[in-house]
Amino acid sequence: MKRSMKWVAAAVVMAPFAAMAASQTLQMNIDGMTCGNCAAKVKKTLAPICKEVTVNLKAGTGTCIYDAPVTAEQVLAEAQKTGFTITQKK
Ligand SMILES: [Cu+2]
Repeated sequence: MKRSMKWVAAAVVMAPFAAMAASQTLQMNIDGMTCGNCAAKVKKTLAPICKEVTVNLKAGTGTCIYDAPVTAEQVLAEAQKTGFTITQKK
């Protein structure tokens, strides 16, 4: 009983931090990709800054899941290094 009460207290204390660290998702339009290598290049470029990167070659879109202190602006700035036109999908 004592142990479970402690656990609940810890969970309550940790909750605000967990909320702060919630991952953000950036949806992108990616212009100029023509093959799998292009998609791989985008993924590789964004991999160091994003927690998870997915690229849809056919749709010309991508998704980056990132955590603070990384911002959407930083992800987009990094994305410009690929040479493709990558913008935030609205
Ligand atoms: Cu290509």
